[in-house]
Amino acid sequence: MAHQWRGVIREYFDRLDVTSDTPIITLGEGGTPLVPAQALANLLGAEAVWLKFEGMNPTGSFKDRGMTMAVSKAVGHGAKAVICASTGNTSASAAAYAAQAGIKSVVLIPEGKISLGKLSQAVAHKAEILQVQGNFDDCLILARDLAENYAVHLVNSVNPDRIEGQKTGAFEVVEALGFAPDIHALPVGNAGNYSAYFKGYSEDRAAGTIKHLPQMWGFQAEGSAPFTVGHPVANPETIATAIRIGNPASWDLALNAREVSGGRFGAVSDADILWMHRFLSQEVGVFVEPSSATGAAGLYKSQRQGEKFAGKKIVVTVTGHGLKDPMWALKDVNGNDIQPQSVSKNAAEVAERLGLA
Ligand code: AN7
Repeated sequence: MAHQWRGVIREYFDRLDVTSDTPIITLGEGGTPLVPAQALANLLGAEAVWLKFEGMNPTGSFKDRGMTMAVSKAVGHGAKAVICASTGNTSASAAAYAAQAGIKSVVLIPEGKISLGKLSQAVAHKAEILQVQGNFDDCLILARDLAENYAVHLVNSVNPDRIEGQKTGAFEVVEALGFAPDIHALPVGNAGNYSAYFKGYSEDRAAGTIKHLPQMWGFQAEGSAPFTVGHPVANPETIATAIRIGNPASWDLALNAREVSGGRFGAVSDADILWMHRFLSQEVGVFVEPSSATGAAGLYKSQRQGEKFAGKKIVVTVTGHGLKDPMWALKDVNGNDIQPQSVSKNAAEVAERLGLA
């Protein structure tokens, strides 16, 4: 019988902060494809590039790796409700795992600033949803305040269980390749995932499974780039709503990861993000939400600015599925709506229209 992937807690039980008493709340997350991206390797002039396709998780983003841990531990502690602030993906994931656990979920989202796909997931999984008159950073302050003072368990990535679960992304990359890439690039919002991959690679290095750490390259959207400006940003703006975050929760962890790995942070424009979002779907066959293209967009910008990737093996995490926020695919390069042509049922006419005749 074919092996059925059992979710990250069971697959990595010995390498996670769990015991045999921890209830395991899982939707089968992890085990996502590492997709060779020859077109992107050609574009960058790199030896090889792979995309870690995290949109293939149960709720369509990498958040599920951390959420299986956070909700399992919360239930282990007797929690009856979980709470999170979210730009959308965390709330979708928290709501789904809480549903599986049979507990309540409360999600705080920035008013009008999360994609329809993500909102529909939180609604579908019966979360208690509140739109806050503020941005993500305001939502996180509120969530932390409520979790400190009321009987509700915080499942944002300030909860170390989240980072712990998300480090399994790095384990999977190493298992798939048999080595560590030279560079690991990914989008950065709160920098939880950036810090989590670094933790995973560091544990592999300590175990002797890999000889060196990949350089961790994290990219933000220009209007929302606290790591490149060097301090929190009060009014972050970008069309990549998932990473519209001005005050990253994992600031210190991320700075350490950058320093120890010899990595870097950078920022890319919304136009560059949308360009790469289209390139990945059209040239690689991987459909991601705009924010998820930020890592690859950052590498391409670096290349345009003179960076040489010759001989480099690069992994890029693409964090969330394109179906989360499909409206961006339905616009052409000039921002005009794309409408499929209407045709008759006549084969000759259709062939003509397709240029086959
Ligand atoms: C698709 O859901 O912060 O740097 O509240 O949804 O670990 O924050 C989402 C973040 C990248 C950034 N890509 O990850 C939330 C939230 C996607 C995301 C990030 C997010 P972190």
